[in-house]
Amino acid sequence: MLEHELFTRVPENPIIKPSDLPYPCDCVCNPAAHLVDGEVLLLLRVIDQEGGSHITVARSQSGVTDWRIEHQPLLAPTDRNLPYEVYGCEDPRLTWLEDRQEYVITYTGYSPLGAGICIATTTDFKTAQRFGLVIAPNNKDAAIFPRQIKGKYWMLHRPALGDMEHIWLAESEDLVHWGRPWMIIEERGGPWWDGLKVGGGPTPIETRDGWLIIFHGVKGTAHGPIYRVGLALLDLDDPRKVIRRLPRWVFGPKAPYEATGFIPGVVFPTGTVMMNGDLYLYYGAADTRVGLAKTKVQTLLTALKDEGK
Ligand code: BMA
Repeated sequence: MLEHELFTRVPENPIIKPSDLPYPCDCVCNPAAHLVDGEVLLLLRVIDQEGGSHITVARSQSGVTDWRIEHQPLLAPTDRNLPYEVYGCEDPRLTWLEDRQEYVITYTGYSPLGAGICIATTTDFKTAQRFGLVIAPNNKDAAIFPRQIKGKYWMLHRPALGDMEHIWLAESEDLVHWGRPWMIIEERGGPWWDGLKVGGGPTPIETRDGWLIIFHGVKGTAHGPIYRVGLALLDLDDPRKVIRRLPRWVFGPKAPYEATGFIPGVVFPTGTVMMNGDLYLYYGAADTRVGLAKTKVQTLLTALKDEGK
């Protein structure tokens, strides 16, 4: 008998909720994650009481409790010279690039012109250097691979072409100019759990077997969309080659804090860290709070090997 969910929620869930912020907000969700100076650092997407989003830093020794949340955002749509972010900075992903000795933040810049992909870099999480919009709307869910492959940086991204929303790759030499798009994970249509759309999740994880991709898939229902988590594996030397994709989902909205909220029925995976041999997956729950679920990388790789296509 197969265990359907491959992740275990921590009993402390939701680990961060709007009332934990040191200032008023409506929602806190979809965090990027990284180990920084021996602690878990999250970049939280915070939705303010006007409706716009910004990105705020949170830190915790355990990665579960005692979050220290900054009083000022790291990235916010305050600067009027940033026309592509006037509605907000959303859904960050975070990658450390050893060759550049800096963290790269990909996030969605949202404006009257649509949602596009923005990049910023930081070393201290106190200030960030914005590169601005690097891929035009409509495109979101960008995450940069943690090292160069074939002498290039690689990024997952998710253009919205009419009602086609597949996961693509792009390559770059300088993190600014991105090209050579290549589709890797398509929305499957039909009744499937990932039929309506798919989008990249956390930064790809390098494993012996390949790049482990944790992504979200969406099924449309009469009651609205259901956002769940899926898995794929890409070739280490050529991420354009999809080695395996799991036909089924592995984590979905079930707990009350995932089933009710701003957008009910959403788990939206955006950050992972390795802690004590476990893979910690940070996710947005109902677009309202932050959840944490744990697994082993080997559990995910075994599922891909046994059931992947
Ligand atoms: C996506 C993004 C996310 C959000 C998700 C579920 O399209 O807008 O920010 O968490 O939908 O509502």
